Amino acid sequence: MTDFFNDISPLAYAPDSTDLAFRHYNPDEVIMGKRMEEHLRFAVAYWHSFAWPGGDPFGAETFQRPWFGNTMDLARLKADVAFEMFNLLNVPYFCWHDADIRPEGDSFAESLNNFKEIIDYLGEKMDASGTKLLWGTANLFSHRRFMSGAATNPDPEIFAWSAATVKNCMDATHKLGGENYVLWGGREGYETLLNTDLKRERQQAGRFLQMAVEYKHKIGFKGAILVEPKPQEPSKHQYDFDVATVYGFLKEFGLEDEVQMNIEQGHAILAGHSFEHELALASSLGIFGSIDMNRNDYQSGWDTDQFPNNVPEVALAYYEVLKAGGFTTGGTNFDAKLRRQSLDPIDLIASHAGAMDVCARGFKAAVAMLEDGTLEAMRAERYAGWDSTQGKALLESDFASIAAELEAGDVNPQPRSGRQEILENIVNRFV
Ligand code: XLS
Ligand code: NI
Ligand code: NI
Repeated sequence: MTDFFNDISPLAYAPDSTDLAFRHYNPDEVIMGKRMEEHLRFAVAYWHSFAWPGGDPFGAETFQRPWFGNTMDLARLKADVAFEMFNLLNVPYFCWHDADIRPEGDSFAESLNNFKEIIDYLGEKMDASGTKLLWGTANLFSHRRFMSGAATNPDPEIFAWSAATVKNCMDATHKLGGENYVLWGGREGYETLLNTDLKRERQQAGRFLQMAVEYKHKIGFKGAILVEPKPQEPSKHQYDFDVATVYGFLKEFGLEDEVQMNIEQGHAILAGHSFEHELALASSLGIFGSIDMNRNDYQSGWDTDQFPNNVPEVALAYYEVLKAGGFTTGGTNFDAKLRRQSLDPIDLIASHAGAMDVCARGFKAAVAMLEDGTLEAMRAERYAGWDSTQGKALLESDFASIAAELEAGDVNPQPRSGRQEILENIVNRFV
C-alpha cells in the first residue's frame, strides 16, 4: 500500500449519504436484465489521472505527485497508486497510452523494454485485483518527433516509428486481455496547406489503419479497433473530423466492417454537433463502439476534458447507447481531468465518484424514457407513412411514374406538427 490516498476508504452505494459515496451508482442493481456495472462499464483514464501535471498554456505543473519522474521505480509507484484508486472507486476498467505508464528511454528499444516490464507489472496487478483493460492506445502526439504527424508525417521514418509503436501497443493490449484498441489521430492533420500534401497524408493514414487491422487479425486479437474522431486541436484541421467524415474515410479504405467509433462528448461539441448526434449517427451506420465521457466548457471553445456533470445531456447520450443495443466491447471511459487547482488526492476520487453518479442518473433516466416508450412511439408515428404499402412502393418507383400518378390525382398534402416542445416536455419528466 502507498500512503497517497491515506485515510480515504472504498466508496459504497449509500443513497442518503452526505459523505464521499455513490448516491446513484449501484453496481449490483439489475436494470433491463443486467447489472448496472455491466451496462456502464466504467473506465479510468491513466493519462489524465496519473500522468497529467496540471499545466496550461500560461503555467507549468500544479500537481506534485510523488510518482512524477522518469524512472521505472516511479512508474511502478504510479501503477500502485492507480490500482489503489481503481479499488477505492470499484471501477471495472482502465485505459492507457504507452507514454502514460512507462518512462521514455533513449532509444526505441529502451522505451520498449520499459514498456514491456510495466505491462507485466500491470498484468500482475490486474490478476490480483480483477480490474480489466477497456483499451490500450499509443501516444503518437506528445513527443516532438510527432510534431508533423505520426502516420501522416512527411518523413517516412516517423511513419515507421509510429507503426512499430502501435504494433507493440496492440501486442500489449492483447496480452492484458484488453477489449478494444483505440487510435486517436492526435497530430494527423495540418496547420497550413502551404507545407502540406493533403492527398498523400490521407493515403498514408488509410494504409496505416489497414495495417493495424491486418495486424489485429494476424495476432488473433478479438477486441474492436476503434477510431476516435476529433475536428481540431492539436492540429488546426484534423482528418478524423467527426463520425460522418471517418465513415467516408473507412469506406474509401475498405475498413467500414473492421473499425468502429470511440465517441467523445467534448469532441462532438468541438465539431459543432451534440454528443447524441454523433452516437446516433454511428449507430445508424453500424460503427458504434465506445464512449469517452467528459464535457467541454461551452464558453472556451477548447477540449477542456472536464468531468461530466449535466444529467440531461448524459441521459440523451445513454438513450442513444441503449437504442444502439448498449455496449458490447465498449464502455464509459472517463477521458476527463481535474481542474489544475484541484490538487488533492480527494479531488481525484470525488471527481470520478461524481461523474459515475451523473452517468448512473443519466443512464437510469434513459432506461425510464425507453421503457415508457412514448418518445419511440411518437417517432414511429411520425414516419408511419413509410411503413404503409404506398410508402414502401414509393422507394421502388421512379420520378416519371411518381409524377404521372401525382399529376393524375387531386392531392394536396398538409404538414403535421413536429411536436418538438411536447417531446422535450416528455424528456423533462425523466431527467
Ligand atoms: C484527446 C483524446 C485522447 C484519446 C486517447 O483529445 O481524447 O485522450 O482519447 O488518445
Ligand atoms: Ni479529447
Ligand atoms: Ni478521448
